[in-house]
Amino acid sequence: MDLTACTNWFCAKKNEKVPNATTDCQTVVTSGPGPSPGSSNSCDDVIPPQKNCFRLVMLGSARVGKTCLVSRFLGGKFHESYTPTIEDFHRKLYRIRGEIYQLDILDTSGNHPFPAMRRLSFLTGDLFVIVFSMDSRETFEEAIRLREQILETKINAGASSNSGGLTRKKTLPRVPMILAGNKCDKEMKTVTAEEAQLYCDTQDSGCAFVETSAKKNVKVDEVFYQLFVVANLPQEMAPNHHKRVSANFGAPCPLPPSGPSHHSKKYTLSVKRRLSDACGVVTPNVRRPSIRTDLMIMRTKTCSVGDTNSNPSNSPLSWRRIESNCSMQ
Ligand SMILES: Nc1nc2c(ncn2[C@@H]2O[C@H](COP(=O)(O)OP(=O)(O)O)[C@@H](O)[C@H]2O)c(=O)[nH]1
Ligand SMILES: [Mg+2]
Repeated sequence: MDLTACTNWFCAKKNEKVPNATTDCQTVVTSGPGPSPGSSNSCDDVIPPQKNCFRLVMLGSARVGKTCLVSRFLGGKFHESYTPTIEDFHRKLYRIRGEIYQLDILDTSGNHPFPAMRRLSFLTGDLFVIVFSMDSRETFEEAIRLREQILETKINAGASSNSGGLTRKKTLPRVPMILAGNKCDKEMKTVTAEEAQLYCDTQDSGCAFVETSAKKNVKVDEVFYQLFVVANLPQEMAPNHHKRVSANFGAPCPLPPSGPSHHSKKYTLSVKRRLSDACGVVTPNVRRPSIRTDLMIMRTKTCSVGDTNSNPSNSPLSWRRIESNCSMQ
């Protein structure tokens, strides 16, 4: 995976240009709530470099449990009631071994009201969790279709991004992706774990299957742990591998500075957590970057490194096309 073109999504609103990593981010982060500059806990510390910013996209049919899995991941909660998602955006910041990482999560609807938007989510996503329900064969079939569509979209975007007038050869990308068979607590199952596993075994090493229950909190952590493993990201990003820090809007920047910490004895941290001293915080009230920003980011991701002559109009998804596609719905 080419991580050099990764993004600082949270800088995006500021001036609607492809974020130039640190400088733009610094403006936004430091303008937010936080301790005064120069203090040991300054938000200046909390600036993830581009290479450490990732977007995770949650996909799958409606009602399979995408939002519940995200909710478990971010806050350990489960909601019995169903509220249809249009599109939710979350952000988690980590400090791991002295480095800052940013994980953005795009929780999609599953209904695909705007195909162009869905395609954009394929192109801007670095990591994917495709959810299906173990009691619904249709949702499993949809999960497989989604995987194929993601790969196809990424292949085509890579191949058609113009490089000095030459069309690049199509190469199969390795996209970190977990197929999550959710609702394994249900008695009636129409998909077996064996066949879902078999499907993943026939795919590349970036694809893994995990059977979960958001309701009973079965292997939800494993979904994210496996995802970070196949993506070669720090395992401390997974739940239970870092200390959770809570954040309130208006409170000082909650990620503690790197260096020796003073854990209270009441924390029963895993060995890994104690060794790495990793911590993570869910950013409150984060805004989703604009579609325009996503498009620019997508261009950066799909254009080859060093392709200085790339013309935005050659982009597989031009801004105008997105606009017209969306307005046609
Ligand atoms: N039995 C069971 N129900 C679940 C599970 N996960 C989610 N649900 C329920 O399924 C419904 C849809 O969940 P939601 O996360 O909103 O689905 P989404 O549309 O994919 O985001 C809600 O009523 C949840 O309570 C699970 O693991 N087991
Ligand atoms: Mg949802």
